Amino acid sequence: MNSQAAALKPVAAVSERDMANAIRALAMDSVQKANSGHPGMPMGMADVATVLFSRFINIDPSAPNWPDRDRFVLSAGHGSMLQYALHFLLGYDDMPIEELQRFRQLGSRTAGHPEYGHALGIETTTGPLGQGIATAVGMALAERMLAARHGADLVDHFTYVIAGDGCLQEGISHEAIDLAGHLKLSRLIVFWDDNSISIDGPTSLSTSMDQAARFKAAGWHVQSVDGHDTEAVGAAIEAAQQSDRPSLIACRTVIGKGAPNLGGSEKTHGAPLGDAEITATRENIGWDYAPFEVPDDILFAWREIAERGQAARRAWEQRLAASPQRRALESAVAGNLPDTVFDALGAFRKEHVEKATKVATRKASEMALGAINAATDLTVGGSADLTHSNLTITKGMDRIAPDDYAGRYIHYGIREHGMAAAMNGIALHGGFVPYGGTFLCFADYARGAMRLSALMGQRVIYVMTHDSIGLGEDGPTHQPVEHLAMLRATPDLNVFRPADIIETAECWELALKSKNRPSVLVLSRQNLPMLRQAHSDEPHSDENRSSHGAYILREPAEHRAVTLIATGSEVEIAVAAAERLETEHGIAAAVVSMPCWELFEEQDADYRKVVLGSAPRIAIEAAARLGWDRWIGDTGAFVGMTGFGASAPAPDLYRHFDITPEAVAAAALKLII
Ligand SMILES: Cc1ncc(C[n+]2csc(CCOP(=O)(O)OP(=O)(O)O)c2C)c(N)n1
Ligand SMILES: [Mg+2]
Repeated sequence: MNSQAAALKPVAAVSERDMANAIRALAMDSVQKANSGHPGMPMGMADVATVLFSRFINIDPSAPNWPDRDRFVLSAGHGSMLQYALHFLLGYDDMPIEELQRFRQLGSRTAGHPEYGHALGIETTTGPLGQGIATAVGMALAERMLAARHGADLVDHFTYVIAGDGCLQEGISHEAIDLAGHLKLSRLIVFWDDNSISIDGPTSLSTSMDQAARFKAAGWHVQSVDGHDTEAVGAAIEAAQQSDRPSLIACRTVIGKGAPNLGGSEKTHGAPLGDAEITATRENIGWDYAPFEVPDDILFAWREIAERGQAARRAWEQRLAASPQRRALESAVAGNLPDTVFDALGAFRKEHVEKATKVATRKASEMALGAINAATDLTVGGSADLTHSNLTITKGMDRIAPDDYAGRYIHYGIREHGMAAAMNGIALHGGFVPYGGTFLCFADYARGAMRLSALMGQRVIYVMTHDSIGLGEDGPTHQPVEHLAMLRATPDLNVFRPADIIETAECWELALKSKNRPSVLVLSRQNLPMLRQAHSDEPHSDENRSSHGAYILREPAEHRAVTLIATGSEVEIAVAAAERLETEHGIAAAVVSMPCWELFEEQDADYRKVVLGSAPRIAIEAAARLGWDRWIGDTGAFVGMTGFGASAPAPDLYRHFDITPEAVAAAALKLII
């Protein structure tokens, strides 16, 4: 806690109204100083937040990552000043008043929207509306799963969410509340800032939804209260805590509450109130203090909350110390996978190099997962209703079901976006390594949450199968073309497109080891031959060659005349083209397999130079060209897709779109001669 706390003494009884007014004042002053931000929501929800924190929440600012803390998610992330005001008032070390004075400035902890990792106690990044509530579903699920493994004595906390009209209008909220209701995530409590206002004006401009009925239909416990009646809010939280279902508390509020002229208007949503209205608000709410000044007695009342949390944390630590579950829980929360996982993957590679196993990379992934999941129970799998296409379940994985959270396989339903957000929540909560599957094409549907996996640096593993026209008959609606470019354009995301069973196992290893970065495994539906060092005397090596991002799979005996670079299913085509060039035309062609652009970019320049070579280059990928010019340069060529695919058997499609060894060889001849 910051130093001011120790000096504080209670002066007089402080009401929750006073405590809430501190939030209002800090929010309007910070937004005014920044000349940017959203005062309306923090002012409207100040009373609800005060009741939640002063009476219920268990967090300890001096140990912000204590595993059994309650989670607080500000889904309506534009109201970030609510979170920052709370953190200052509670006494987080890294949130002195100066941070509030630097709201929205470069390098401050008080970014425009709450950013995970910028300040202690921010449980997840929010701002894209609806992400918070959907991420919270993953957190609440992880809590139940961890409790099932380690016992209620050690894992017993709530996930509280503040969501606005916007969060509930976004489609992702539908996926999230349906899943939470089905799974009976009783530790999830959502406060809806029911102020009937969004940016354009009254919500009646665009919705007639009966939200209470919607949540009830999804299996939630639903209450409706006056969000400025602190007793009603308190009673509702108590009832919600008792429910065996997730809870919605619809809090009727006035946006910008306290501002005498602008309160209730969309004008308070996203702009400073202005000096005159701020002065009038101070008078109206009886806040007789200078900007950024909070009187000691009110600050003391807030700091007492932190002390309650500290006591709860200490009691938990004592229970942990005495528990036989201690080591298991600590190691799960640390997220360290045992060496046996990687030993198993090493043995797997050796076996399948020797057997030259030819399978689709989605199948190879299933086989690798069999080894991984047998060696650790930290991994929790799932799919958006494509389990037997994505091949994400392995032997002995019990499913997660309502009231039964001991399993490790989640049927996310046909909810790609909800699945991705839930996986973010599971990863952020800690205790598990989530992976989940869908078709690569539906990365579009999951994209909002995938972007946040990357922005937050979470170890979330996306298993995306049916990765090209190679899926065949389902046709262009299901055949990704532009998706690889989109994913590769996303910062801090590793996109793996392995060429065979060996690379698939290597890419799984890299994804599991990548603790601070999400991964996408892009996998084929069609069978692919084992390609690793087929021309070498010593086919197996312990080295994970995919860890370099790209490597020379085939180096000709003579000086290279051309370098063929490919990923995934097209590496086989590149190898066939190289052989054809050599035997039919006497042209020496190297083949580079490039399963992960991002890791290749991280290699030193010398290594990259050796791999890419100085001969003309041809890239082969059954996808859009965008991005490939980086690797092929001005003198190179590209063999791939130039538009959408079509519905037909895969071999016909490869011929139709001219992605064949012949086409590659012809492109090489054109380049060289
Ligand atoms: C996915 C997404 N779309 C649009 C926005 C831009 N936006 C920010 S706040 C907001 C309106 C939110 O309304 P509400 O949740 O009712 O917030 P209130 O005005 O009540 O504070 C919009 C459209 C966003 N942040 N995220
Ligand atoms: Mg609103």
